[in-house]
Amino acid sequence: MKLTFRWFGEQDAIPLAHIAQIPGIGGVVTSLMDIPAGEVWAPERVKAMRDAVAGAGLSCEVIESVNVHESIKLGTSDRDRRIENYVATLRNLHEIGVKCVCYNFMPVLDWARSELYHTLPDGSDTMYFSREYFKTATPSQLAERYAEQCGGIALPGWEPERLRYINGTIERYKNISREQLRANAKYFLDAVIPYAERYDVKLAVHPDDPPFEIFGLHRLVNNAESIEKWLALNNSPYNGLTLCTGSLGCDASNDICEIIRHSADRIHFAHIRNLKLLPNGDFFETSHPTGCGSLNMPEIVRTLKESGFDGCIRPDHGRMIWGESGRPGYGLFDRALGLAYLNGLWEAI
Ligand code: DNO
Repeated sequence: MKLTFRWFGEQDAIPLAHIAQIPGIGGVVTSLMDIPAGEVWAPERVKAMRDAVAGAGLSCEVIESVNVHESIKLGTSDRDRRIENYVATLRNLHEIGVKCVCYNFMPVLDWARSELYHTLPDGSDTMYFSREYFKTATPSQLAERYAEQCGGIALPGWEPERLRYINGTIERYKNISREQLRANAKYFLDAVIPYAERYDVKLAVHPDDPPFEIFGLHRLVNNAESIEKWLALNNSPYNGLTLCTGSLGCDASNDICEIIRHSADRIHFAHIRNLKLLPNGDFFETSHPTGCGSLNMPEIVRTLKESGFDGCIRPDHGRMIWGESGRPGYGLFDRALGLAYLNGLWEAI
């Protein structure tokens, strides 16, 4: 097991040198966020990324994310070309020694929250999800809200490229059933997995966040049953899962430890974070320790460890504390505390 930390590349306000000082750090999780989904990550760009990370004495352990182009998810005529590009990117990542790629298959949007900076009683800021807000909000209202709140910081999953087409793309998904979306996922996996095997790059699909429908968009990876179906779409061990406790944990009926036990040999990467679920189904993100949220962190880490998990773990979203500002969920301080906490749990177990 390696403990890792997400770094957003040269545009990240957090320097690699600071990440390298976190006790227990085993490498970074990174990506080239400026390359639009569906384009090839050129060898020079990928090598420059590796060299920057190596310059701080770290390694690129996991790539998060190589995003899947909408034409693949929608199953349109352009998909084969986009799949070829995906394969070329996997090959280039293999060349720099990457062994795991995280991605998701969520239609149009990646994660979503109603508030990016919700102030908690202790004065820290965190992300909040209000069910009520999503009953009436439109995707463009949400995108505008993010743009206002974030002051130009690129959010993963809310890249300007994606936002330009948001309404039109959502419309196109209205004609697609959940089963059709799953069939499109199978087409993608069957095309890409043989190359993932050849290049020894494990694919780890990220669960849908939140794990229930928003804006009427289907979910394919949101509970034990759908995860089992996803893994059965292609039985290669290279078709695996990112266990994200924060995403799966927003649905109180998800038993995360049971999901770990059931899919243990297919979990290639883990995001471990905590959140507070409220009785009305709203939730907000908390610091990592068990007492701060609704998830039983030692049980989750114990189950992972006992199931033989040997991949990378990263702390996930934290709060903004000690006056830090920046990309919501991705400050240095609270995530570094999260990493130290996870390290302690692992050692103790
Ligand atoms: C949010 C992240 C997601 C995640 C993607 C993986 O902060 O957990 O953006 O990186 O869904 O493809």
